[in-house]
Amino acid sequence: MENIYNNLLQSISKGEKLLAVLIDPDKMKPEGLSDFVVKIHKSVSTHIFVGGSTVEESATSKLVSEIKKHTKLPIVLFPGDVSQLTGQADALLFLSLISGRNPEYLIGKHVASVSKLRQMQLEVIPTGYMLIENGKETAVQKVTDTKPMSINHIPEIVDTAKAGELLGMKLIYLEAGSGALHPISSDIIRKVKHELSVPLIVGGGIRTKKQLELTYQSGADLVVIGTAFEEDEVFFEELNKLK
Ligand code: 1GP
Repeated sequence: MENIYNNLLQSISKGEKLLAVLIDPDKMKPEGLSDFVVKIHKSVSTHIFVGGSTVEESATSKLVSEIKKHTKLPIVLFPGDVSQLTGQADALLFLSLISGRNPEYLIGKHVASVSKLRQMQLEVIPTGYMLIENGKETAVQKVTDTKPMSINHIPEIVDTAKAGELLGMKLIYLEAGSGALHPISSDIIRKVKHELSVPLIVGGGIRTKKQLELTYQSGADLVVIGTAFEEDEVFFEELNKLK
């Protein structure tokens, strides 16, 4: 079986920058999927993440098996809930919302997912997930009933990321929230990256090639983009491999 995390470490050690396209099962229409995947293939995208804040039961499993028919790119679950777990995917970001203080999203959902995970051959990647304020309320904030971290308290953001690493989390994910008005700032990315030995994922509100490049330059190892591709598939062309 392929080891998604080790492959990720190898790519990063070679200086490659990784890009995940986030597909929300709630928003992706099955009839548009194959064209969408063709665009992903032409672009520099390296991973497909699947997940959403509010997804109908079994929609994720159906969507992942459909995506698999069209691609060999690694499919990684980025679930908003236990109901989104499916053994069809290659790996799972086992997200603990360490920016918040809601026990359900720190450990509760994880305990509830174990009976399902036992039956799946899913690579589980413990991930410290951190919601950072971006100027508007996001779905993650509403669903998890947690406050995002203030952009004015960067030392607290850095210490939280480091605490996640010290707890054994293999990835840290800085999240501005889907459709965020402001992506995570360079300053925050740079300072968090400086403290970490594990890879850093950054997502939320990235809509242009320039913003993407800045996010990489600031220290992100893997960037996640969802909304910009959903709203304007032409954005894929800007990120074509041949450009
Ligand atoms: C959200 O980080 C992801 O969980 C992606 O955000 O939809 O704004 O690209 P966007």
